[in-house]
Amino acid sequence: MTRLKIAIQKSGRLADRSLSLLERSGLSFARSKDKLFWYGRNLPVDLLLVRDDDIPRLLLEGVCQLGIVGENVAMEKLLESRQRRPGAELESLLKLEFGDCRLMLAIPEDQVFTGVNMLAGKRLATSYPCLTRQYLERHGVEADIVTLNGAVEIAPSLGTADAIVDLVSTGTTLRANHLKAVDEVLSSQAALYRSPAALDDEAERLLAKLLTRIQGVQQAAE
Ligand code: PRT
Ligand code: ZN
Repeated sequence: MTRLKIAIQKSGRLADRSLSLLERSGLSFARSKDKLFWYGRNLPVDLLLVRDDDIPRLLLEGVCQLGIVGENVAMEKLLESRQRRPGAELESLLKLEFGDCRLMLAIPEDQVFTGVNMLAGKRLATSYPCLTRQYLERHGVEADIVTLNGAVEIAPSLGTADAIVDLVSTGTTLRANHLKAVDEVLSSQAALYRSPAALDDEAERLLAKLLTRIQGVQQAAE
């Protein structure tokens, strides 16, 4: 019997909204608090609870057929995987209207932003090296990218970077670190993605049914 697997974030900013969207779409799961795998009880659709960073790879490798993740993470991991497998694709089925944020270029608040080319030859700290590189290339600017997995916003005051590219929602974190956002690299929200792996007819029908239900829940919420 065909089953689909959906990957969602286990805990974090997207976890609750992702699960509640699926439950409101009529899915129910045999929950187990510390297990990564929740078995679908009323439909042959199971959940995999993982770190958000792992979701794009699970989709690209066909381990899961569907996944809910921020567009920022999906785009970054897709660009990264294209370095090994050119042509890799992830299909975005639906934007989910939560998890909104913007990936922004930020510089020390006492500096004047004169354009992206002021970054030429400078050092940029970010957790999104591929999106940052693409952004710099789009502007024809060459700069050093320093990849940090956390505490990106303190890099300028430590002297390890001249500017950063980081996620911003309220802007509080930037202000607390005497930085200001000056240009948008990517505007992001959570989205439902599907794996590029081919499905049989039964799985396609199940996926279509699920998508219709999710869209129904979204429209009802508008
Ligand atoms: O453990 P796991 O790897 O699964 O989680 P995580 O810690 O990597 O991610 P998590 O839960 O923090 O975020 C998941 C997703 O939420 C992100 O990939 C974004 O798509 C989305 N999102 C929305 C945000 C924010 N808003 C956000 N503000 N992700 C992170 N932030 C951080 C930002 O990095 C910065 O440190 O919040 C700080 C800025 O917030 P403000 O309000 O001060 O501007
Ligand atoms: Zn993460």
